[in-house]
Amino acid sequence: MFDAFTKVVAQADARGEFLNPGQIDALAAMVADGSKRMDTVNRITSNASKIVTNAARDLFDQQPALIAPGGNAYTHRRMAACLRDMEIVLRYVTYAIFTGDASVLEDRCLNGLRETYLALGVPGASVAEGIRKMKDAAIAIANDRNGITPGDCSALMSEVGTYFDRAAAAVG
Ligand code: PEB
Repeated sequence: MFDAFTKVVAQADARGEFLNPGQIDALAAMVADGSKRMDTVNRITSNASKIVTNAARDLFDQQPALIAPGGNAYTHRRMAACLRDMEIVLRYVTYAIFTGDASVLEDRCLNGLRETYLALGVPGASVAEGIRKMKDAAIAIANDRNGITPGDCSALMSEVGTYFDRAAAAVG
């Protein structure tokens, strides 16, 4: 598991080189905007259950076969597993945002997930759609300008989007 700093160090060390000015500038910019990053993690974390349940509700509205008899989220046991899976993905996305690096998400959550879903008969495309719904909700909450001094969060919001995109692409 890397964070944005150790990732750069590992890359430099692999080449036997000092950190270059571009790498230092990029990390300095990340530090300068650190409060935005922490606020983003905090907002998504404190709204996690709302993000998960709303995304799941929308998914089942759009794909009612999932909750009909024979559907993959039919029965409380499978519904619970589905909500849990969405919460797990969202949790790892918050870790990736916090560390500024996708490796924790890739290594501990997404690695092998497609194969797991194939083996279980869980429709990966539907999981990916649920993840995209969580992405939209999480970014709306993280990027809400009400009651704060609005700054430029565009780079951070697109970074947040990439973590959800990776998760959706890993299973969809
Ligand atoms: C991944 N999900 C399920 C299982 C595992 C995961 C390992 C099998 C074991 C179990 O049921 O607990 N676990 C999960 C994960 C990590 C992990 C992400 C990462 C670290 O350790 N069904 C649907 C929807 C979708 C869904 C499309 C969006 O119809 C999910 C939610 N996952 C789903 C369901 C099951 C499951 C298991 C329904 C149960 C499948 C079954 O037992 O038939």
